[in-house]
Amino acid sequence: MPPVVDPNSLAAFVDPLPIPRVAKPIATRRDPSSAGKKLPLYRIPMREIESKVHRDLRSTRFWSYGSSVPGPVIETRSGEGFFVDWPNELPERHFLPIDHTIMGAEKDKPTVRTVVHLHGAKTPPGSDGYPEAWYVPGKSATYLYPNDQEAAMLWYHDHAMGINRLNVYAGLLGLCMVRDKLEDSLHLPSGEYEIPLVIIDRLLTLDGQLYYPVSKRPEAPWVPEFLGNVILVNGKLLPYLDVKSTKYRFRLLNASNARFYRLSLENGQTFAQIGTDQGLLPAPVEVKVLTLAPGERADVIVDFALAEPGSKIILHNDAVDVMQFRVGSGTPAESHPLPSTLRPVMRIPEQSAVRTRQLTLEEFDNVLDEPDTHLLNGARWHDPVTEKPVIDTTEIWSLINLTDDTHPIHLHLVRFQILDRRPFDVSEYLLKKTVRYTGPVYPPEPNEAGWKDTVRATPGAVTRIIIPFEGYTGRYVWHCHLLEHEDNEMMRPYEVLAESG
Ligand SMILES: [Cu+2]
Repeated sequence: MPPVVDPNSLAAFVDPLPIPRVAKPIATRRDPSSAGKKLPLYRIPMREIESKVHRDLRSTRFWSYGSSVPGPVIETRSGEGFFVDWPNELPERHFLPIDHTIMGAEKDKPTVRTVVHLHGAKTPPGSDGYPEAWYVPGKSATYLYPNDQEAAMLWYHDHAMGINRLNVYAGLLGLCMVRDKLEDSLHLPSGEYEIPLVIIDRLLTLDGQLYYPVSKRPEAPWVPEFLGNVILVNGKLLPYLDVKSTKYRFRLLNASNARFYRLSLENGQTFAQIGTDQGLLPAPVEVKVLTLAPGERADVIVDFALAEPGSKIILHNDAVDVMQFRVGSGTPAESHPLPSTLRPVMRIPEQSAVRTRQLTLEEFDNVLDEPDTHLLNGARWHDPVTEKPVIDTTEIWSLINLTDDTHPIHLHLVRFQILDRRPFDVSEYLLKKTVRYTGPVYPPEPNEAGWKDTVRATPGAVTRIIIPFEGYTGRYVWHCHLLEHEDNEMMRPYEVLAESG
């Protein structure tokens, strides 16, 4: 590994936190499902850009949507569909180490391939960004997002087969805010008081360029996971944000390849978490340490009226500084009290499930005992599709984690609820293929007890989720959101059928 930037050697909190701009539609297009209705059309090109992540570092090359990392925010309302044209205007050559031994990234494939997935969106299959639906520089795809879903913060990112980890690492990620009437009625902090915080980790060479590590085998450079020492918030290293002495709503996304965060405020204040991946929780949950796996989102309120005026509060990830809030002195701006109830979330009864699937998460090592690949239920990408739920039915998926890692499991198209987690005897399972529980059932944490689209399947436990399959029939995917795992076989197609057959 070349020498990399040590963030401790840089001046902290010298750059203001950038706020990603809001995308503007360029035209309208006929709504295919409603005669005479027109929907906004956005155009968000993928480009190579240069961006300064810190005052004292040279500009970094990124691949971005639009002209920043994260890309522009798509602001939209529930039920109001929209189109996005996603032109690939990237260079012809990739600047990160492609592993041609990985499925889907073979030598006969072009090195620069992209396809966009809107994570958390209920999208028809042709617009969902199927990993094999990639296209090359000079080409584009126009996707329709009917947006028939509740208020939530979604995010768009690359999903190209076999190089997704590299494309997202290069910077291909951005946010989409879905709003709705119920959310409006809560009078949550908005405008300048609502701030997205997109958190990613990277390694930077001393000249400020992205470095992605490689294995010891030059012909197979894939590494089992990526962890960087530099944490960027909205594309800046150790930024600061001037805040007033009032409530703020922060919309957090962990868009890192593999790093989990445990975020806390240095002054001991709690976060009032009001929402998770798929929108508002039933009620605010006080959280001292906020855990976010790759792909997960959190919607939190922080009341700086509770902090000392003039104080500077650092947001920590464990003991590492992430960013700083500078609380202005002076009269606090008026704000609405935080409602004690938010959006009712009806717990889905287990009895409503027509089927339970037992699905293993497994790691396979190579001859050198290094992790080689991870599989979902022992199957590879090209094996026949086995998960075929029927539209408008509910299933329980029991994720049997046989590995030592937590895997954030994400299903496209749907939202789900976490039923529980329960420890079991992994050795016995490996011998006899039977689950023998070794401890009590743990309900989801209070801040996970809403609608989710990404669930932390913890090691040595069976994590059960209950999933109503709604919206569209057709081919989708489910996968681990550790991007190194996803790229190397920890992703499977699934198919929503029109009727059981
Ligand atoms: Cu994984």
